[in-house]
Amino acid sequence: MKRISLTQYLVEEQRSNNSIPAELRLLIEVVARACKTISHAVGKGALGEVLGTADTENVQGEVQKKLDIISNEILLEANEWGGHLAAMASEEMESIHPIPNRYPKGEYMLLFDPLDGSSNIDVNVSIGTIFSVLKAPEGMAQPTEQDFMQAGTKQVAAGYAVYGPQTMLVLTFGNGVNCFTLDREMGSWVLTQSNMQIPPTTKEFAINMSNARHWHPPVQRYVNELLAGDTGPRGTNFNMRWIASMVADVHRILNRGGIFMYPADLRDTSMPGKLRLMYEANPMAFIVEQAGGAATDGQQRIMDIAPHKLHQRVPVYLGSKDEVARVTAYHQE
Ligand code: P6P
Repeated sequence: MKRISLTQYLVEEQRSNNSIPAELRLLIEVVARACKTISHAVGKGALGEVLGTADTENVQGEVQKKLDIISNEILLEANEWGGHLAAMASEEMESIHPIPNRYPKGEYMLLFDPLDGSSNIDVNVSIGTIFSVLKAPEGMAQPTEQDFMQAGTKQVAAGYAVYGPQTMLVLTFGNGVNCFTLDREMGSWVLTQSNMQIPPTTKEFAINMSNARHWHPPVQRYVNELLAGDTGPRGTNFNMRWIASMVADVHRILNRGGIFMYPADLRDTSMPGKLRLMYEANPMAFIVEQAGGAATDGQQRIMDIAPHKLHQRVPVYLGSKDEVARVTAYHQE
């Protein structure tokens, strides 16, 4: 079967519906190449002296892994000279990263979590890179954090790479979701799944059950009904998966349905959940919606949220749309 490369896909998409201007195509190809480099570093593990912690903390107060920093550097260095970006923002950096004055600036802004799932790095469980693309505001001179404060509906592209048994790249530009597998021998991304669709119903849920005693009542009710299975109001049994790498959990849901939940809980009302809006929830929400799924914070569509801080957190319920609708409805009762 003749498969096409990422480059051919991008060129044909641009030709057919003009949805990928040349600079956006360049941006995606640069990010895809950076993800190949990250995959290579991740794949070396102990042999590459890249495991373990870096003895530093990020803005989230989380101990950084060596690979967190290496992946962040790979994405910064790959993207700063091309002339397609005005600025970048990363989970691993407190403030935004303007393109250095020695390079030309472009009309896009790139946000990313360079390596999500850090707790899994040292134990060889799948991890990933998540990214989101916004347009720089018209006439923006020196970019500020405020320029990034755009709702998820303003994203022009989003994607993730998952470093698992295969290395895969999932992309959306707002007209469907496509998946590319890294051909390691050729070093190229090859289109392997087109127009991915999430089934509206599911028998599988993903949540960290160890937090159950801290959940608000709507989450307690929803999950208890799933656990009651065919003896309870749902009248059927459910299965649970929790990889503790959002990218891996979302990839499973894209392929076979499911609902992923990271609720806010009673432990710290100042911290609405664990996941970050700008470079985790928004890109994943864009991808999931483009695949026929849904993504809310329990009250509203994640992509409608008006951001106010670069690293703000948000509760996340995403995946099969009938289940997301149900758990969201419980929040509104
Ligand atoms: P917990 C990884 O650290 C992450 O940000 C997501 O990728 C993942 O879904 C979640 O946190 C796991 O959180 O509380 O189960 O360790």
